[in-house]
Amino acid sequence: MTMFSDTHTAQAKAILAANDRGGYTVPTHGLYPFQWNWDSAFVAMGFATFDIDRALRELERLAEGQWADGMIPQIIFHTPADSYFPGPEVWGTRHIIATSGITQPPVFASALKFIAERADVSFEPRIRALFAVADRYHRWFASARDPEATGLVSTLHNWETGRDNSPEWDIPFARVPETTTTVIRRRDTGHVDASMRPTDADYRRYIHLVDLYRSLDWNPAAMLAKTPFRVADIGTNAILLAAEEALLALQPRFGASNSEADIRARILRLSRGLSGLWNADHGWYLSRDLLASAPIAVRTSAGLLPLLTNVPDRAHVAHMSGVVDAHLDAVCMGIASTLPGEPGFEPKRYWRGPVWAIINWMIAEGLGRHGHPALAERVRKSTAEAIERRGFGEYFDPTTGEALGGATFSWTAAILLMLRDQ
Ligand code: 9WN
Repeated sequence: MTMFSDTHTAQAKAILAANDRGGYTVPTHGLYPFQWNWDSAFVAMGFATFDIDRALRELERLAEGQWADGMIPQIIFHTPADSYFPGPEVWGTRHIIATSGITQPPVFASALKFIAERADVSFEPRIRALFAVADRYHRWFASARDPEATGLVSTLHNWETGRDNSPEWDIPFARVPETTTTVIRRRDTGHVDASMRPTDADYRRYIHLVDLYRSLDWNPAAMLAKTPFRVADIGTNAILLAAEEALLALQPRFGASNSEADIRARILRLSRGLSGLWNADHGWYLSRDLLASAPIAVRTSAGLLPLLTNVPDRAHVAHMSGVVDAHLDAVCMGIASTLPGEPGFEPKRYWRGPVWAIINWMIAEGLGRHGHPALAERVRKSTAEAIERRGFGEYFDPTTGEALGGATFSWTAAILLMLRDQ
């Protein structure tokens, strides 16, 4: 893409414009030709820095994919494209617009709050409608993914975590057979070097799970009962609780009057669950393997996301901020998705080490919220400078700062706009 602009924010806006497919934004041309759930939530926040109408439109187009039971899927296949696998025919879902059959971390309500804080009264009716969408989505998480009210929502596919090949999933994922009834035709390695992507064995397991859930007609109770992969993802649980807190903040102005008590009850339950994911031995919040009833002993950047919520106490925050401080001295761009030295760390392979701008932005928000503004600023500065120097890559090598994966990436552009807007 040729860019005539001389400012980075203008470049970021140009990327969002180029990836716009009519009210929704693809993550990047070619590699990801549809609408992705959490990508669009970040993109909506990026738009909110200069165009509230377009920001709301992004969430409205995402809401078109919401299922009758409240789930907002990982992918909305608005328009056919053959540059991505697995496409709609592999998912075999029944929604009126083709979608995948799983979800992703629910950033939606947090994005709605970000937009609402910048919107004038003329946008109120649209925000009210999106509040109702978010509320139904959160109720789906409670009923479909935590039917026993444990306080932790289950994640049933690596793609639902958004951190597909994180070393956190190595042990639970090894239980998934590599057999598939679908012919696998990977398209991603035609766009990005295979050494930076999940492996072929990973793909066989990803598709094994899709085949299984499709055979269960995407019924949440059957999926929970039959799955060989069930984790309490630290990222999803933290992001969901932060989104519930955002919903509660929006409720007096935009929510139905009877929604408050339910939101408060969900917050209490999720807070209890999330605080149980603190692991004193590792001094970190860890995901949990629910089928083995065991913590997953890998420290990742997602373990810092509880900072987005009220859950961490002062001692935990002090410990985590100390690790972040030392980490920032050791790498040229923080925070690595898997901390260097942890089992499975690979600086260039997707979620096994690379830095992701969206995660950095959330961590900075959390550090600011918990009384560490200077550290938050260091994270923000290293992120913005890396994007401006290295480009709008999908992710970055923490040891060299190199931009990797897909280029002209929407959520990286959105984050730069948010960082430069502060
Ligand atoms: C599967 C779109 C998505 C992100 C995920 C990232 C990657 C997809 C894939 O791309 O996942 O959802 O095919 O690799 O891991 O976080 O939402 O950018």
